Amino acid sequence: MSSKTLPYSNKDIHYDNAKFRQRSVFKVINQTLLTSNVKHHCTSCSTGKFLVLLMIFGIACLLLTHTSSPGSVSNGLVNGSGNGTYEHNISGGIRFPNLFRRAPRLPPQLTPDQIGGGGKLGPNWVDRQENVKKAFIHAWSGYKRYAMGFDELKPLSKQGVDGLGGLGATVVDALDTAMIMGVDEVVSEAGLWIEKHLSNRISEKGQVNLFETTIRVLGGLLSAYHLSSVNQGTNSTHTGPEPAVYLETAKNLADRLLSGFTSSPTAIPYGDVVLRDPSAHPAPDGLSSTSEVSTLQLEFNYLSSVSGDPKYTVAAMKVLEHMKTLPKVEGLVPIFINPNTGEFSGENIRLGSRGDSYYEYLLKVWLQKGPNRESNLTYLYDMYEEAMKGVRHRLVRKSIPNGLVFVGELPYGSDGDFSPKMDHLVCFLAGTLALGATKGITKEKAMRDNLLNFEDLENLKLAEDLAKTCFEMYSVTSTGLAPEIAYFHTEEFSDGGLDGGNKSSKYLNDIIIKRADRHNLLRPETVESLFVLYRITEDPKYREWGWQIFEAFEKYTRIDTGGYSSLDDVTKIPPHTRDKMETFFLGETLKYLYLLFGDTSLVPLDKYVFNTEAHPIPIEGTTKRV
Ligand code: DMJ
Repeated sequence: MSSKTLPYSNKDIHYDNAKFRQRSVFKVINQTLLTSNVKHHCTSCSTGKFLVLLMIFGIACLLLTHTSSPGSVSNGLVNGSGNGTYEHNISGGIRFPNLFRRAPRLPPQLTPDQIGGGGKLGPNWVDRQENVKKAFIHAWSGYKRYAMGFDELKPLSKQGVDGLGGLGATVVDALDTAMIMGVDEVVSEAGLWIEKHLSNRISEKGQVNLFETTIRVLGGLLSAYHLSSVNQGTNSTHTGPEPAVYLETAKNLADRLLSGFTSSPTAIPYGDVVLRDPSAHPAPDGLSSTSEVSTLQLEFNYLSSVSGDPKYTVAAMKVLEHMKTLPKVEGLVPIFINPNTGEFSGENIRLGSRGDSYYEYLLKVWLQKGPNRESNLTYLYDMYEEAMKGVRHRLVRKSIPNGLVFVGELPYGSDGDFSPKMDHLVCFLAGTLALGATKGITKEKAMRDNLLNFEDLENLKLAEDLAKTCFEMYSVTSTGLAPEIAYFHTEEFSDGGLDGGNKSSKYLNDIIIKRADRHNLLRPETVESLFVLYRITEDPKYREWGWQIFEAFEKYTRIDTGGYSSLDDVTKIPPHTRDKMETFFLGETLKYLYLLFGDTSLVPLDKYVFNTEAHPIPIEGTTKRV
């Protein structure tokens, strides 16, 4: 990536604390004279004039001896020194204004991680992180007691259900979360179940969805393989089976999933695979979701890299190479694709269901290849960048009356009407945009090294605005939990629907919730983005927002006998529960919350990309190869 010159001026660098910017020295002198007692009592007498002149002389001397100070806050931001420079001002820079004026109120001189240390000044993030671990153990214990080996737990009816083909999806989805949290007992229980049962299941089971099985099961196995091999990025001691068990199981699974690619006459795979045959066929309507066929590559690439067999990456990358050639609307694509023709189907464009992770993987597959990536992959980043420009141009609007930034839809294509509908799923985009802007390093470092170009800064701004909107989708409801879908009030759209029910929310009139969309499935996208944004901006507000969301999950979705449950209606208290704990609650939601509250060196974003199910995969050339 070439680093381009920063086109923004200092004032364009968005920080909430504008009031802390340093004032000009001459303004300070002026204000000092105008506001000091000298003015009130002495300016009309000659002694007074003499004193004023003396003071100006004194100040000029002070200035001459301090002009080399580097310490302006705005300079600090451009140089990337941010808080450090600001601390310098407080402790040892230009001090004279303090002789005359009360110092401006300043935030505590602590880094976000120090604030998290549990001192008097901030919440105890270590304790909060521990609470997330306890929640994970509670979720697992319900699953283990009532549903071990099933795909999912029904926590109210206290039984298991196979909604994902019967590969014990919760076991595999939860395993690397347990490794990262250091819950060794779960690592061991899940690992031993996989060793004993999963290969047989893979050989015997029938139809599975290629995408869901890849992101949850294959992705989970590959992360477990990596994390248990390097014992890096985890708090876990080595428990469970040898890493090779995970790799062999992953190969067995992927070999069968490959029939999704080989059965199709085009580069676009069929969506349904029958594992035991193995064979594959298109979904009943003949179409595949765009996101589903383009969200397989991180997993298949990594498997080729660790197995030494290129067949996985070759098949998966053909999809993206083919998609590069298809017509788009400013980089935006319809949500269906026909595997028999290889063409997009229909005109519906959205970043919610069926569209979302197409955009996520354009960026992440490019990132996965690491700093030494071959230039023939640049097309992925180009497609990503064009699409994000398209999002900003075509899909971003503000709500009324309070201006929440949201990403809507074009259900009838580029010439049709805009719909102010946003799935909760779209909230992944805030994290992806931030990751794409800095490529995983902190904003401070990226600024210091002059790595952010105009597009990056625009994307970062949109990321922060969108994360706020996603957080407000939680805060606006009576339960503090987001609905599955929200509509936004605009000049053109004020359609009937419910408000969220939290009468103290400023955004009650901005966000409209339709009756059919009031449920919450314990989804991760908002906390995922809060985690990425916290890592990149280091702004502690993202942790606070995450904590509020976690508390709401605890209050309304925790089932005493074990597990957590989806809800039917987030606008009512008490909310009716749905009797289902999705695998991604353990695989993603709790993992991202744990990482959000923890040490920033755990699974660093410049060394790992998370697959769309939150399974970390190492970036090539940055971690020890296994
Ligand atoms: C997960 O399976 C993945 O995050 C996917 O990309 C979208 N849907 C769910 C979580 O909401």
